[in-house]
Amino acid sequence: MRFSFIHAADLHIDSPLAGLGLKDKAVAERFARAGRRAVEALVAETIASEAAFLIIAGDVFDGDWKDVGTGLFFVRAISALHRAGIPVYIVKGNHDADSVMSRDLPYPETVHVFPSNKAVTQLLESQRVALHGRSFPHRLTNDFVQTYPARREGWLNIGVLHTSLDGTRGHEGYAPCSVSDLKSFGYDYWALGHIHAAEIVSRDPWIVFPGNLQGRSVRETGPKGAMRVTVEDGRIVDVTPLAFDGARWAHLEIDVGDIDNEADVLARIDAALMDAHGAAESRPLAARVTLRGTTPLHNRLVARREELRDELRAGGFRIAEDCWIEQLKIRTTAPQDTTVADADALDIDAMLREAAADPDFAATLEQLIKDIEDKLPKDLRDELRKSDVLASLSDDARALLAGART
Ligand SMILES: [Mn+2]
Repeated sequence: MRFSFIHAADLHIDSPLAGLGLKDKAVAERFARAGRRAVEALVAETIASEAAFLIIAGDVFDGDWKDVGTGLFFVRAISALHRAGIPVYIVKGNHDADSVMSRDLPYPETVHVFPSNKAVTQLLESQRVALHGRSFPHRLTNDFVQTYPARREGWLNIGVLHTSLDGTRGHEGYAPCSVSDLKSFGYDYWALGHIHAAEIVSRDPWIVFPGNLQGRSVRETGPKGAMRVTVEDGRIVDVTPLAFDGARWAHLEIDVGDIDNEADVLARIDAALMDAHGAAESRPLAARVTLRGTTPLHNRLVARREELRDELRAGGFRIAEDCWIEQLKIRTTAPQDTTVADADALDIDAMLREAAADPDFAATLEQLIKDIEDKLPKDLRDELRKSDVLASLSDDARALLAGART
């Protein structure tokens, strides 16, 4: 007997795409619909491939619904699976934990949501599959996987679990457990969720993060989707990623170290953007461009960053109407000899040193950075704290001043 099932997680339905900076309403709408289109693509492929069932390993929703339309959209999408006779197995994650959601809507009876008070086993007799799972009662959950049931002999055993695993992937406190904890259960497949980067953690047994369904910022680049798992005679023989995302993010890190004129820089970015757009297979594309390398253009690139970004955005439309530059970062460096000030020029470095030594100036700057920090979501705030903001501000100020004089 041969069949396949689909393993998805982290749908985060109606969570907005962050940091696009889109001014054009029509293009903004195409990006805004990406998350829902990804859910529709997941459902369509589950039906078209005649999958035996669909697993969603947590975080269907990004949090409590802003309006009931979010819930109704999901019920409409999974009801198509009900009509096609395909069961769905869901655990709730930290984002849609019982205590987080103030309301819910009735699902068709072929949609099984695991309870949060204990782990239970759902049996799918026709395929002899035993699915073990438990929903998050609260946002943070410990001592969780230990409550999962023992394997069933003679059945294909699947654990459905929302977890940060051992915490090495940047999250902690969400049903933490180790790979050896999971292996000790003797299940055939662990259908995990929570970590947004897809990863096959182990092949014996299979321990798999499918990643999230739709990248939501430039921190979630590349194809996004779910896993197709193929079973033959009670054994898993193949796990293949499927792309369902409705828009694609890319981060193009481009070395311009060997270039000394701006037109060639633009041409190189254009070529990289063409490649990324091709790889996105006609999806809307949002690309961050980071320029690196040592070039005499450095000061000029820093001084002209915003104009360059706008020119690049204009150029992107030649490729496609939704080929968009999310941000342009100048991370180039100036060659040593151009920073030597001649006698007549302002000594920019001395001025910056003087400003940095002024306690009033330092206090103003600190306050400014703190104000920005307070407005940021937690993960970005941590990132900001890790970076040396003052040093990079002073580098940019130096390049801006020098670039303005050339
Ligand atoms: Mn999560």
